[in-house]
Amino acid sequence: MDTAKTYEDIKKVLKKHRQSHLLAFWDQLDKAQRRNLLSQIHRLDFVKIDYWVADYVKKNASVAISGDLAPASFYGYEPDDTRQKQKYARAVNLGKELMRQGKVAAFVVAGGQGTRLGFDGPKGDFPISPVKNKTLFQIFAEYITAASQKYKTDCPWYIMTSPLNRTRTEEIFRSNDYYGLEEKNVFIFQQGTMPNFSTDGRILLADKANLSCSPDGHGGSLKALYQSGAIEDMKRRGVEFVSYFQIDNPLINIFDPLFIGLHALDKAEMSSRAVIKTGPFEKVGNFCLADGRLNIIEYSDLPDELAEKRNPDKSLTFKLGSIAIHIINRAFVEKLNADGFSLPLHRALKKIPNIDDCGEPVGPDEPNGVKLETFVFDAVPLASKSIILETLRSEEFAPTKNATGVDSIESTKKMMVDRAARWLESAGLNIPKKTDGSIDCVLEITPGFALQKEDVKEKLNQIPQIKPGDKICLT
Ligand code: UD2
Repeated sequence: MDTAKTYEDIKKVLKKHRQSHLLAFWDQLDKAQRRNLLSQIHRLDFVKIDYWVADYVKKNASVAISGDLAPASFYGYEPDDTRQKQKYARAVNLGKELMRQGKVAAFVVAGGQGTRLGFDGPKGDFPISPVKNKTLFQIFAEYITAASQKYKTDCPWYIMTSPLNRTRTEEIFRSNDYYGLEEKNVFIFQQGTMPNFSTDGRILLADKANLSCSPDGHGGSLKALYQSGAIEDMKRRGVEFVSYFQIDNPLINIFDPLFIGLHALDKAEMSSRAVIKTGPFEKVGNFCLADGRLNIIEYSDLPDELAEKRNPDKSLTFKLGSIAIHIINRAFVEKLNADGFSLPLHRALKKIPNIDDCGEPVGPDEPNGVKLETFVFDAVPLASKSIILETLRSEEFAPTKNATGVDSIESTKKMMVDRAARWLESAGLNIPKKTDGSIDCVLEITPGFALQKEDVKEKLNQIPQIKPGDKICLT
């Protein structure tokens, strides 16, 4: 790069777009820092940035909801009638067949850190299992190993990281020998970033030589899958369906034949799992039809009167919550990228460390800047067809968001024990209970022992008698 020439060109561009402050400390930088800063600025698309500043930084266009909203229709956890029962049975067979053919891959978005859990590292490295303290990464890896054995195939696992945790995530996988998976079947890649802004639209500097940037949200996965070569890798392997999930839910049933099969039978491009919400304001997305098209509207963007709207039988009108589990067609991701798609931006006012005009660090106590990100579920309305399948919260949704309270480490561990107990009871075993009905032992079922409730029956001879106070892990 001819630094001097590039510097002059970039200076002009910055002036035109009112971002000249990015070069304010140029004279204090060494050669390498100058080159690096120029290349960071060079990668920015200033036409888009002007538009983001006007619509999303200085105001908040992202919450505008257009048209009338209606509740979406969905497949229930249990089929509605005999005809649907037959369809579910066909779907399960098809889902299993697609698994055997190696057409389904696992994909976790893991760009986030464990900060809210008080944990300094990739959230996937957080120990969560109730008896053996296995990490989220290990639980998912064991699930994928068990599914690969069950369907006699190699299920590949794609893991999206961010600049915050890519290196550490790669180290964790290496030092744990990929948790028994083959290295060639684990594809770790990094999502993109977006510049951070002051509320008046200036791009923030992290220090004199670097822009302040943040991961571009899980919506960035649809571009990152493509740009990282993950989609190409899937094509080479014959993968057609991507099972998308979040890093914080150890109850996820990554390869559910019913969900995969219904999605494929209905020729959908991107589908979702749902739970019935615990209340109007549960922190999950809402499935809504907007002008006849399926949308997922984040809880914070749904007007209160709609969140609280009720049917004549008092049930919530918008009762279906999105738990961030999707099947996405590989071909859909290819099509979006070939069409140069973009997802709507969402604005978050945050405390963003940066430097001021004198180059002094600003470690704000109050929110001082804007982060922009995209959400993967905003791709749902772009799909030609999309289905929703209900699941039971107790079977498949234990989001580990907080250190204590709702959606916490404690509630997740309890849900893992409760599910294990239910699976064992359904196979006819006695589980010790306290007088208040709560479970009086700590249980863990590893994916190698059972991927689903039905698998337990085949392992009855391996289960010891469970006594009050026992701590038992079935592997
Ligand atoms: C998300 C959903 C919410 C509900 C809930 C279920 C959004 C906006 N909301 O809530 O509707 O489904 O999950 O648990 O998603 N991530 C990245 N890169 C990023 C940002 C996030 O990989 O730039 C990953 C992150 O590691 C995690 C997932 O995306 O696996 C969701 O992030 P979160 O836990 O912050 O989502 P939350 O609580 O806003």
